[in-house]
Amino acid sequence: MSHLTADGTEDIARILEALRAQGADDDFLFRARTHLPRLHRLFSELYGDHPHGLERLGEVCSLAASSWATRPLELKALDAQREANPTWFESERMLGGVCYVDRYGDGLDSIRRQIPYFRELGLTYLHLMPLFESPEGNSDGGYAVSSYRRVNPALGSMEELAALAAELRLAGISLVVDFIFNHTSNEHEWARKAVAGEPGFEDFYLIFPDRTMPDAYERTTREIFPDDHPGSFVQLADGRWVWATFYHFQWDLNYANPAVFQAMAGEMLFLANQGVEILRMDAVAFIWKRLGTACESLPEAHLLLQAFNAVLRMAAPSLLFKSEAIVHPDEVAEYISPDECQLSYNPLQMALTWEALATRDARLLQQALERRHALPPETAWVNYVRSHDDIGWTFADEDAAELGIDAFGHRRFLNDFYVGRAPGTFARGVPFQENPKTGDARVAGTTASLAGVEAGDPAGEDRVVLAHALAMSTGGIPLLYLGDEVAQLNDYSYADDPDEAGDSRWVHRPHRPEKNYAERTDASTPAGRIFGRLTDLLSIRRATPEFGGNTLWPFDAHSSAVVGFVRADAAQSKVLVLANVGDHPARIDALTLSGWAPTAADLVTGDSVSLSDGLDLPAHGFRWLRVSDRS
Ligand code: OTU
Repeated sequence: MSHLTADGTEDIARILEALRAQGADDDFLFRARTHLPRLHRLFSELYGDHPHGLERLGEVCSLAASSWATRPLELKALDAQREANPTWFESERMLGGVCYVDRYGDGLDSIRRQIPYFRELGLTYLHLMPLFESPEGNSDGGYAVSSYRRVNPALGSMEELAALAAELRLAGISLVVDFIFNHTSNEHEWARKAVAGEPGFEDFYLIFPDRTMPDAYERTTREIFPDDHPGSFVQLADGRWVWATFYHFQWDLNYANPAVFQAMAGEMLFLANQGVEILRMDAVAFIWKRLGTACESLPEAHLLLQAFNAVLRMAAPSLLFKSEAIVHPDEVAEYISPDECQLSYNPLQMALTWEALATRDARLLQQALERRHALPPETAWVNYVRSHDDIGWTFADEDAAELGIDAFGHRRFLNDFYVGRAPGTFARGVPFQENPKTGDARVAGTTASLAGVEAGDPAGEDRVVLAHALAMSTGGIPLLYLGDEVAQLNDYSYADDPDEAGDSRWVHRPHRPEKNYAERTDASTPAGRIFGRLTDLLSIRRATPEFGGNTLWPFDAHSSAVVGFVRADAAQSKVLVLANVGDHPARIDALTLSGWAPTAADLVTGDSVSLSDGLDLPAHGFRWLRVSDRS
């Protein structure tokens, strides 16, 4: 038994020697030499004091080598292609879609049959919601995983998933699946073995004999799913307590144990070799715990992600991580780097788009674009209008205070507004996880229902289009919740299903809205109008190189209801985006626009526009204008 040393030279030499003896090829050894020093450093920070840290590091590397040895040739070809073009995902042609395999279809085969439609939309990325084996009944929509190597038999098999990944790839679409690595279901074999005290598994989870430690931890942790259980722990049948941040059947893994890292690295490499191109790293903020802290976004959470990243760089270099951190914007940003998660949801832009639509005031959104949008090179936002989860108001209190907004009261207003309690609201949402102790709540609802289409608000459709137009233009990968492009509404029938009734997020996870899809070319229906407008915008975006990448220059339109920014391509061609969240037309005066040459091209209408008399933006309207600097 030897410990990891801060200077890893000898350890690294020994591991490389073992990899050579194992028969690792030159490609692999080259990447191991590049990434092992980083992985060793991360391991010594995470597991320097652990008696088996070094041994585990060696085993993880050996696992990576055997994974590479069996990696299918077409995936190795993809690796080479991505390495030659590391910014491939920043292209203006990128478009994501997300759906449930058993709700958008009835299994993997039905998803395969949708490929022609995905191509018609222009998808280049498809996120299939959790599809692994999970408990019967409530499984948190599959976020309680019982095996990472078996597909839920109701949906298909792992062979079918790999075949689907290959077929999607041929269609130019990257398969994205969740890597739910903070917790497993209580039915996972590791969980059963841990409870039974089987050697090697006792420390896979955080199990305590009595309330002493749970009470101590809960002094500083938040309640995430208070409707399910208070605090962060649940009691086992034998009286012990296990850490369960989310549902009582989702047990948090103990990453302080390097055997857990090793086991999960194995699952990740397995999925990478099935042809998954992007892993959505679920609940990243929660993966490391330390007494006396909130146990969220601790420094070790980043070290763990970086260590997983280093393992992947060796054995499946084209694979990307997408961070799911729905937390304070400072913390969201900390997960994003080429060495950690290359992609991240952009929860701030999502929430502030809705905030702006409710308040008819774009200042918080504009401020966020100004100060919180920039990203390191070779990373990108994933911009979504809504997801399968609730909307949480994760803006920074301090940002709001600068604009004279009291964050607590504002969140309360937004919750009331979006669950239809505020006078004059256009939204039909429902509350999720209201916590009477803290006054916290989040909101569930489909885009169309939240935007006013369900309520029959005359501006509802314009708001749906406006929200998507922002997600398509600020920079990053826009992500469509499939069905929203045909204006699907809330589905309240979840309340009659005992497995779903306790989780209001089901209201916005309807089955594929067949009627809406049938109407999608009929402009006399909301589905037809929204589909027509959104697909037009999508094809314009694809043909607009200025929308690639992430760099954005704020543009002050001198109106509190108008968001303004400029995007540019490599040749410095520029597109000015102006969006009016207000209920009244907004006028941008000539002086404000006088920095641009007097004639601009409207990318949406195809018309040439004169800027010399100022511009009128209709209520809930926006413009994508190709402008040139005044010479
Ligand atoms: C994620 O979300 C998933 O997206 C959810 O669908 C799961 O229920 C959950 O993890 C457990 O696997 O609390 O309300 O960033 O906001 O990780 C959603 C913190 C959630 C959490 C987020 C979590």
